[in-house]
Amino acid sequence: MTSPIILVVNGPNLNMLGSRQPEVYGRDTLADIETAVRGHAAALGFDIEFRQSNHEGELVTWIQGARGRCAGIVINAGAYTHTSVAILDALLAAEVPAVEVHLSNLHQREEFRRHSYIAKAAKGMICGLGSHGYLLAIDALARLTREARKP
Ligand code: DHK
Repeated sequence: MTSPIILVVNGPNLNMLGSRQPEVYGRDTLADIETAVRGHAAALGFDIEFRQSNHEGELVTWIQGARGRCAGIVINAGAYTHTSVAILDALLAAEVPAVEVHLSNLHQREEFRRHSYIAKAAKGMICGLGSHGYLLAIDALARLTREARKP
């Protein structure tokens, strides 16, 4: 039997993790995060599709593609979090439970980072816990999907 799929979507500049402002985003690379996420998800019985793009439309297309196919979405939309109605609409259209993740604590940063368009479509948001936030998001989706499957 095939395992349910969790789509992990990463937005702009997250390909630079490891070298990008490590005091803000930590020292893990995106490849480190992918490895940790895959291992954690496998232990919980999920397959992972792990994606990153610097292009808004590509993120929208991946989210649309999750509809009817993926059990959950973990999304760190990077700066598009604070600007993108298109990503919000894609998440609403996908009708797949989504958890929003941010490595940094948005509430300790510039005022413009406090508002998230994604939040309206997300079951919850994890921010400020670094790369561990991705694993917590997988835990949350495992629980949410288990609850949804209860008779
Ligand atoms: C990542 C980014 O690239 C920023 O634009 C967001 C988020 C915060 C993060 O903390 O993971 O404002």
